[in-house]
Amino acid sequence: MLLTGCAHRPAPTATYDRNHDGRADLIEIYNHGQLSRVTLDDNFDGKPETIEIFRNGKLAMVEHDPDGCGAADSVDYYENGKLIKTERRTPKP
Ligand SMILES: [Ca+2]
Repeated sequence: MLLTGCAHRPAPTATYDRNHDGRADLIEIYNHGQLSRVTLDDNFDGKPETIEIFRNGKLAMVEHDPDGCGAADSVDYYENGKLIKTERRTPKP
């Protein structure tokens, strides 16, 4: 996955390699100059388990996908920076 842009236009993503294994494990995605999404690979297995979704620069949702299969098991909803509800999602058959 190529996440860097060319030198003339700033890349809308920022990647971090927190455990220095050569793979990005924290990826920030920007939309119109505002942070719109952060994917976190906290166990450094190459698959993100947590996806934070921002609206207007504020945290709006956090998707938890502990097995990294691409479908969230649960979603936390935030309003004004506070957790307002958690929704469990059943895995697709
Ligand atoms: Ca890494």
